[in-house]
Amino acid sequence: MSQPSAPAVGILMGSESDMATMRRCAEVLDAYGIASELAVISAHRAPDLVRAYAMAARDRGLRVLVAGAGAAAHLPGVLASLTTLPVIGVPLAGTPLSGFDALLSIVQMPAGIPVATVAVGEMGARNAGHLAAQILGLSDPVIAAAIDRTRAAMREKVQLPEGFSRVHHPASPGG
Ligand code: AIR
Repeated sequence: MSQPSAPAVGILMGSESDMATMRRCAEVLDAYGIASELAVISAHRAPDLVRAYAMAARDRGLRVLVAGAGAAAHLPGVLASLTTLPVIGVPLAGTPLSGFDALLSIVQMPAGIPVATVAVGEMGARNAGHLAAQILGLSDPVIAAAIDRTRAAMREKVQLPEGFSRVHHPASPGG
């Protein structure tokens, strides 16, 4: 039996309540054949665990970290301060401010410690998976080819109306 491959992407989140959204990131990575691991490690409730995870990440073989958090969402920024692996931040929306709080907390990093911030909620979680794959694809032609196939499949679903080439486009209004 072949060994399962070691995770290349760590998907972290601030609470178990974030899991349903952040799983969408893991699903995208699975579809590219990229191994990932999911863990709940709150920057506020367990900062010691966040530190330990970030400091060990590179030696454990992780290449990219994805961190989702809601409210005062410090997890992506704290991780980014503790590792030079690329960190992708996902603002999550389960608060009275609908994720605007998390978006500003994650996106407004001071110069020198970047977090690549994606959209709020599930759309962002999925894009974090695509972006992590693109980062890994820089040095892995198998992943790069899988991304090309995924893009081609997306394009297939976009249809121009039948007879599009016969549609008249006036050069100027009234022309
Ligand atoms: N959170 C947890 N620790 C620090 C932060 N920012 C976030 C979680 C979750 C929100 O607080 O990421 O989105 C609410 O968490 P809970 O556990 O109360 O459901």
